[in-house]
Amino acid sequence: MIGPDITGIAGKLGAAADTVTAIPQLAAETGLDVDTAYAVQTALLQRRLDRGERLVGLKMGLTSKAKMAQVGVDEVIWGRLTDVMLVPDGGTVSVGDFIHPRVEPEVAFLLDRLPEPGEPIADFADAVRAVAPAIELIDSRYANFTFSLPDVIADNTSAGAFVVGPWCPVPDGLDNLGVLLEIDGRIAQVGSTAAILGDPRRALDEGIRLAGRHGVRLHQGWIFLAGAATAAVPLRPGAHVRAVVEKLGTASLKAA
Ligand code: OOG
Ligand code: MG
Repeated sequence: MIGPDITGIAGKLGAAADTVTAIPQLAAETGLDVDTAYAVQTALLQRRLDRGERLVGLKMGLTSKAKMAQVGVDEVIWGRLTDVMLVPDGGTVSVGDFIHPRVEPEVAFLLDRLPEPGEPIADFADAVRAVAPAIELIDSRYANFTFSLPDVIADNTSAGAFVVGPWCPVPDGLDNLGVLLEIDGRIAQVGSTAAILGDPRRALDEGIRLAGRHGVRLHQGWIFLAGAATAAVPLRPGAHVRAVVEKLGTASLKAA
C-alpha cells in the first residue's frame, strides 16, 4: 500500500504558514496517523532548515487540561522550535504574519546534561541549567483553529513564535507556582504550573520519552517549552502581553 505523501503534505502546511492562509484539515483525507504525522512535522522542519533556520529546541503541547479542553485533543504532543520563531523579550510580533494567533503562558527550560536515551532524569538540576517565564504564540494553519491529533502534530503543534524571559537558577519547587497572562495590563488567564502535568518537570521526562519514540534526542543548550499552564487567548494588533510566573518573573511581547 502506498502511504501518505509526507513531503506533499508538509509542502501544503509550509505554504499555508508562508502565505498566511488557513487550509482545511488533511489527516483524515490523506490517511495520516500519529507516526506519519510526526514524519510530516520532520519534513516541515527540514523545509525550514533548508532555508537557513536553525533548530533551537523542542516544545510540548497539550500538557494541561485547560489546553486539551480548548482544542478538543487529549494527548500530549511535541514540536520543534527554530531560531526564527524566537522573539526577544519585550519584542514585537506582527499579527499580520499569522493566520489567527493566540498567546499562552509557559515555562521554559534551558537544557543541560540529559540522560542517555531510555534513561529517566536522575537529577533535574543536572538536566536543566536555568528556567524562565515564557510566552508561546500559537497559530494553527487549519481553518477555525480546528484539528485532529494527527493534524496538529503534522502542523508542528501550531508553533508560531515564542518569547523567553530572563533565565533564572532552578528554584527548589516548580510544581505550584502562580501563573498570570496579562493583556494590556488586565488579567486574561490565571493558573498554576501545577496545571502542566502536575509539575512542569514531568513535561521534560515526557518530552524525552515521546520524542525518543521517533528517534529525536534533546540536546544541551536547547530551549524546552513545557506547555501552556492556561488556555490560549487571541492576539490582537496593539496588544501588550505579559506572562508572569511566581518566583521566575515576567516575559512580554507587543503585537503590531
Ligand atoms: C496545539 C499546541 C498546544 C500547548 O502549550 O499546549 C501548545 C494548539 O493548542 O494549537 O502549544
Ligand atoms: Mg504552547
